[in-house]
Amino acid sequence: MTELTHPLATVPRDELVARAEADPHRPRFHFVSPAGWLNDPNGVGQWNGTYHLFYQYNPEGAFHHRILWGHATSQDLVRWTDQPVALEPTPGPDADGCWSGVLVNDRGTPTLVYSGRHGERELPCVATGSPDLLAWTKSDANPVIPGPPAGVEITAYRDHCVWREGSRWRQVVGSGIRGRGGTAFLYESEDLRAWRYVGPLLIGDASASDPADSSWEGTMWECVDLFRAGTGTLGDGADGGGGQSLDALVFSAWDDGATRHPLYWTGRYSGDSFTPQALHRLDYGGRYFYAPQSFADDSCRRVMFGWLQEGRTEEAVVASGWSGVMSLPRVATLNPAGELEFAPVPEVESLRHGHIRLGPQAVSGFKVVDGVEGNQLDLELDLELEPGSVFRLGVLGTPSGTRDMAEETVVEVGYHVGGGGAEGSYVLLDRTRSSLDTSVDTGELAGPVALPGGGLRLRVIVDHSALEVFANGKPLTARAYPTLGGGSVRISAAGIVRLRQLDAWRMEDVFDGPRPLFP
Ligand code: DQQ
Repeated sequence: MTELTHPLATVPRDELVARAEADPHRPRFHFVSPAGWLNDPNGVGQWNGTYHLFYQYNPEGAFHHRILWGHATSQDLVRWTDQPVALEPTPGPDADGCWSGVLVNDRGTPTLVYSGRHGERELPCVATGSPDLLAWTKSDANPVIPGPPAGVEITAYRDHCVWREGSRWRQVVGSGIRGRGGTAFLYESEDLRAWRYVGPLLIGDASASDPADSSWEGTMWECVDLFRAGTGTLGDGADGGGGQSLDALVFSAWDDGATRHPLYWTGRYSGDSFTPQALHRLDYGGRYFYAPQSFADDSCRRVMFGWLQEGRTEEAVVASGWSGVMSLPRVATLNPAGELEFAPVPEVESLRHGHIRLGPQAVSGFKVVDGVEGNQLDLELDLELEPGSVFRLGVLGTPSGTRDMAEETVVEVGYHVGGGGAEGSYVLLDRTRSSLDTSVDTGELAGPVALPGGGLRLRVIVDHSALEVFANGKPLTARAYPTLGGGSVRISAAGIVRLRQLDAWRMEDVFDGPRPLFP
């Protein structure tokens, strides 16, 4: 029987919205749920020009339980209108939750393919939508796949990527084979209801690296997302050998309940398999950009959303009345080295106001960036670093602006030539002084960044506790929870760093005020 009151449902439902709205850590220009819990982006897409964002939602409180599909629409990917809940559990295969899935266009009929949860099991389900995508009817054929492939001992089985290829549908379901590694099982169908199992698209190797590594593949792949990166379309038979038409297989590495980090294979999808070329980290923030899902919009951009998990204790999260942030939508492109690069969609710039410009100038010592202060900022920097130098940008700093400010979150970029691994150039987020609250996560996050000729384009987006950093297109997403209302910004350097230009803007809110839990 479905449990209606969860032990963590300690905040009365009619207080959740007020609590969430009163929280200084709540972002104001990222999408968040009205209150309660939000996790993965689902069914992201554009339909008759309108953007749709569905998401894993628990309006009962800020904890993961009996998940529904929340829904919001937008004309510009930035300002969102809440829509009625799209899916909620009903007796049957999704009685305990409507877990992650996708939106496809079935000859004009909007159709969701998602994981229905019943007990401890998730199985593929389908629902069709009204022409405006606001009312959804579950298929009588659910679950449309009765179980994982027979004869394979799996670690878990859920989440979908579905695409049209010629006259048939294909989908991959995320999974893992016990003792081996994560996988994506490939299926095909004529009608989205009857599916034939083809085989594993690719099987990972959980023993290929140490489980502590930031690129460990995990024992199960959640939220698999397969797409053509670069020119052409998936399955068109184009040669994936060059840098022009690689395919990307994105997944979130999971292990026995632990959500680890998003990774992607580049390689070539052809026939019934994916031939991998290289494994990459998708976002250096690890679990702070989890379960990403992408789509090609009407202008053929590959637009991706991810879930920013919380870095506070469960107790603090539940008491705050809300949990989880959707990333700003980011465009993925393939660089000449055959790796994905990301940038927030340009539509985000429509929220900017109060422009301040600085530079050109040399950076030395500590300099507070006058006139740039606040918790809703978009910062763009164009820098040149000499070999051996380090540049630092502090945000969310204690407003006093003194050198020993008690709280500050620091984005650091170091330029080292000739080295690889730990000696190479890097971007790092130093959160050791980000909060006086000792219960929040202040761990270091970092990854390699190419700095050709010492050139660095740095974009840093601050929205209260949500931070999105892009260093020459490499993303690092994270959370920080300053207690002193921090909003000052300062730059510093060790070695020779030239600031060609710094542009800073304050960012507008995207919601007018409190929103109903059930729109
Ligand atoms: N979250 C969903 C699952 C998915 C996981 C459940 C990833 O479908 O595997 O809310 O965060």
